[in-house]
Amino acid sequence: MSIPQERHLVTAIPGPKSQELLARKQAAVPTGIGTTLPVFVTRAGGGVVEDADGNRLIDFGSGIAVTNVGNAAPRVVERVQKQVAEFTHTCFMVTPYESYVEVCEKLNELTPGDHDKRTFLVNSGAEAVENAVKVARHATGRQAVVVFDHGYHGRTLLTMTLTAKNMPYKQGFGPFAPEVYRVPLAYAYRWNGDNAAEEAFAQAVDMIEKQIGAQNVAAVVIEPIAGEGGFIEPAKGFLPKVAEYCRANGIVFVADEVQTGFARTGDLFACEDEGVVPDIICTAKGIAGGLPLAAVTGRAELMDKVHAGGLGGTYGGNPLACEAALGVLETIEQDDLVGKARRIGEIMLPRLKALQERFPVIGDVRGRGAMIAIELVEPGTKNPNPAAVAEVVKRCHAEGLLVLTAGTYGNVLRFLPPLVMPEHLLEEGLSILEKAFS
Ligand code: PLZ
Repeated sequence: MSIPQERHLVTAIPGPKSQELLARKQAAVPTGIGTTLPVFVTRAGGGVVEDADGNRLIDFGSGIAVTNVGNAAPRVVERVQKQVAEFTHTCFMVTPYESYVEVCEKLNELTPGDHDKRTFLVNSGAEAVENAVKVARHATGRQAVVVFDHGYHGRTLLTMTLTAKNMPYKQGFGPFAPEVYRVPLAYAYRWNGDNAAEEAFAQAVDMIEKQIGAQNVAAVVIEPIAGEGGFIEPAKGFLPKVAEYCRANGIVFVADEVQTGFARTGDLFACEDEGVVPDIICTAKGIAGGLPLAAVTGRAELMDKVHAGGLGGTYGGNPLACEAALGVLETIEQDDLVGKARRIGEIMLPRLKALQERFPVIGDVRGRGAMIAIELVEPGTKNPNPAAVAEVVKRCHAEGLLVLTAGTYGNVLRFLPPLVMPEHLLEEGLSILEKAFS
């Protein structure tokens, strides 16, 4: 690894060069584009991000669950460098190339279920989810789409509509797309009742049957762990029940694995944890190490219903992104990143649970593999405490630990280290976090 795997602070965070660049950003880029931590990056790799002032920060964010294999991962770099010198674009719909087909073959093989599958490639997570809905509507001849409380699916008109949270994603951007219905999610920590899985499922079914009519539902779209919503793992049993209900009612079960995919949760895909087999699975983020790529993988008989030319896009499955994806898949397999994600969880969860014992502001510790979060509350209650999150984040950033927030109530700290994070940096990051709480 060319970039030293150590935290190294030489200025305050952000340093003078980053501040200068931030001023330029503010003059050139609209305020709508936010910044979590205004250090301007010059290099990154392994578990470290280096900024324009020469600071090296520990990365607990992976660019929002994208660089699972690490930044500039060697197999990705090698393949992309070779490809960029050969050809950069033809448009797969005009004159195809092998790497696109190879990525699709791999996803057909690796995603849950051994049924006959088809995959096509697009540019972003939102685009993948939109296309899953297009396929489901076309294949079923139905229109309604059912989504869940705390769900996040993107920023386009349809996916923003599918997203639950108003601020900042929807405020002022209406009117929204029609035929989208939202039902409860089995959020165990906040569920008012003893059996979140059964009760939330019963409420969801009741809404579907009374308000929409199951026969009108094209697709149910769900994240197997709600990401932006606060790393909410639905109570065990909920996902299999929803999938089973869909099967029984001819509804296409769409798993949005954009954030949970590619070894992040300690399985290649989060649906595997409870043996759930989606009809369509949407992937993006971790698929290509940061090159823009996303995929829709589904049952052959659904996917092949769409007429020739009904799906596509200029850049979908760009050759550089496809080579990157092949490098990512090789890395996951050859370096056992599924095992590494599990190991990260085994290190993080006990230390965070010990921290919870000491600090009652930590209401819940949860997650799987390298997708871990803590939810902060006012001590002795479950009232969300976003102010405490802001304070902890500020201290972590000042100490050179890059952490992200999440949650419908803005009161969740989420941890998404690259799966190649060296253990000494993982431990050091946790120590910084502990100090921030102290
Ligand atoms: N589905 C489950 O997590 C993207 C959003 C960042 P795109 N999450 C990060 C932000 O604030 O814009 C995401 C996701 C899930 C879909 C998406 C959308 O993926 O690649 O950002 O379009």
